[in-house]
Amino acid sequence: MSQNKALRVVLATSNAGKVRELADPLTQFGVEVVGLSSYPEIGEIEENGTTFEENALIKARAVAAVTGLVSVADDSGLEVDALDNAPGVYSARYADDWESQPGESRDARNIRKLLHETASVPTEGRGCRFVSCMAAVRPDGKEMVVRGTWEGQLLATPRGDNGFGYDPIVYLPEYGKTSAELDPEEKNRISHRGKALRRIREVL
Ligand code: ITT
Repeated sequence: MSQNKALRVVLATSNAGKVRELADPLTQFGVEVVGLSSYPEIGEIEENGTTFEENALIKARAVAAVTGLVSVADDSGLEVDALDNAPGVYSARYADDWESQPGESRDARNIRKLLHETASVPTEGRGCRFVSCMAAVRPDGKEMVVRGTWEGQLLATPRGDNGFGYDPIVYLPEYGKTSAELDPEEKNRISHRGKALRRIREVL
C-alpha cells in the first residue's frame, strides 16, 4: 500500500448526519475522506448483526472489500433504560412499522414513536445513552472496532434544530441543553461518536 493510499479513508455510511460529524475531524487529522457516493456499485449493505460492533464491522468490511481502501463505519443508536435498552441497534428502523404523517421524516417518526412508548415513564426513570461503535477495516484484512457512549435523559418534548436522529429529545443535564441545541463542534467534543472517532483515529 502506498503512503498516499493509506491516508485515504472511505466513510461507510449513507447517513448525512454521520458524514457531517465524521468528515471534518478526519480531514483535520490529515486523512483524505472519500464518500460512498463515489461507489454506487456498493448499494445497500444488510445490517444483520445483533450488536453495534457486529454491524459496524459488517459495513466496514463490505466497503473495504469493494474499494480496496481503508474503510470506517459507524453503527450507533439510542439505548433507553425504561425500554430495556431499545431501540438500540434498531434505532434507525425503530418506527418503520408506523405510518408517517404527511411530510414527516423518518427521524421525526422515530421520535414520535419513542415518546409514545415512554409517555408514562417518570423523570427519574428516563435515563438513556447514545452508543457509537466504530470499525476500521484495512484492505489487508486488519480490523478494529471501538465503542463510545454518552449518557443523557429522555425529554418528553423535542428541543433544538441541530444534529439528526434522536438529538432533539436527549437532554444533557451538565450542559442544560439537548443534543440538538449543541453546536456541531461542541457535540463532537463530548458525544459518543466524537469519543469513538478519537479512539479510531489513533490507529488509522
Ligand atoms: P448507515 O448504516 O448508512 O451508517 P444508519 O442511519 O442506518 O446509516 P445506523 O444503523 O447506525 O445508521 O443507525 C443509527 C441511528 O441511531 C440513526 O439513524 C439515529 O436514529 C440514531 N443515532 C445515532 N447517532 C445519533 C446521534 O449522534 N444523534 C441522534 N441520533 C443518533
